[in-house]
Amino acid sequence: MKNFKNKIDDYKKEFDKAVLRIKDEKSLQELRNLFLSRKKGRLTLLFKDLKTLKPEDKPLAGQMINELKSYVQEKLESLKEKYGTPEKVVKRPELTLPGKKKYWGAPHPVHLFQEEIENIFLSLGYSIEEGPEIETDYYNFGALNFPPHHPARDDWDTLYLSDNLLLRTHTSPVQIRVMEKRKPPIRIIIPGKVFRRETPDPTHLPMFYQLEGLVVDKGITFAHLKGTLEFFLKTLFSEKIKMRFRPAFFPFTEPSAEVDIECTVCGGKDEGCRVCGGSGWIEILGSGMVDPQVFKNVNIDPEIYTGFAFGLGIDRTAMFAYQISDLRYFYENDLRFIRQFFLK
Ligand code: 2NL
Repeated sequence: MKNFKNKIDDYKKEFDKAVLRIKDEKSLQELRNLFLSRKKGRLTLLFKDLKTLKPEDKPLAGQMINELKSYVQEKLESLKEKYGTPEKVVKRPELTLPGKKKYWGAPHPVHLFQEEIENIFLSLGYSIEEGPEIETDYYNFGALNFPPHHPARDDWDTLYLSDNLLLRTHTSPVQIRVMEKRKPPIRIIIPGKVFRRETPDPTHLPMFYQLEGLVVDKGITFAHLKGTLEFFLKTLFSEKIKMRFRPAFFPFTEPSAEVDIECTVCGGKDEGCRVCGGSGWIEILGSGMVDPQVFKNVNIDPEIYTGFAFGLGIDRTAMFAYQISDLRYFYENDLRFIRQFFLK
């Protein structure tokens, strides 16, 4: 047993000396083989010697060999970081892992709703027009027959950029621009952003989306207007929807009418209905026959041509269609809200 302990001590000293001579990967590997080689390494031989000892000496001797083994292994392992080549890490794909979900965006609900409206009018032969969001006073008001002191020209509604320039308050200036350039027949819709000086609340925002339509031809009557808007609303909402035309006033149409649909939420039965306020009706459209003065402003002869026009708020109407209680949800860009409308 004493011999055995000496042998282990000698090996440890030998090992410590050899460690000092290591200078590269090769000498490190040689020392590793000398001590840890499975067949003839020093430690393997020591374990073999163990069998020759007396049974009562074996536990202590075994412990000493194991201590030496750990010592050698730890030392060689730490030297490997310095001299050894890094082990190659073989990366194999883990095929049973669930795939990484790609994060898709989604079309905005107001845009989806705009496309629904557009498709109805495209099916009737209308084309889609666009125009500038910054307008002159003339295109936004003057050409549309606004009297000089009409309240809609008031600072409260309009965001002016200068005396003459403003953010359009409706998309009608685009219709003026089209009529200036093109001879009837005209059948167009104009979707787009419009701006008003408003404090945000559940039903108002300083920016919203409007869609206006214009038809100009020989022999266009109020019956065409009525039939078109009836077809439009029944296609958009439902064949069964009830609607009503109410007299109204706009500077650019005469006669004018506002169009309501029956409240989709309470059907007119709930006095405290949040959507219709208990009246049972929701105002959806403004409309009318184009005022002859507007035609004169764009050099279209009102003795030959007549036409109708209409306008609606896209986001406001989407609120009713999707039963959303606050316009501002549309513009908070919360994907949890937006993704609900795009389930494809
Ligand atoms: C609304 C609905 C409306 C028009 C827009 C229009 C355009 C031209 C000539 C005549 Cl160029 N009319 N557009 C007509 C009626 C209603 O908008 O509620 N506006 C305040």
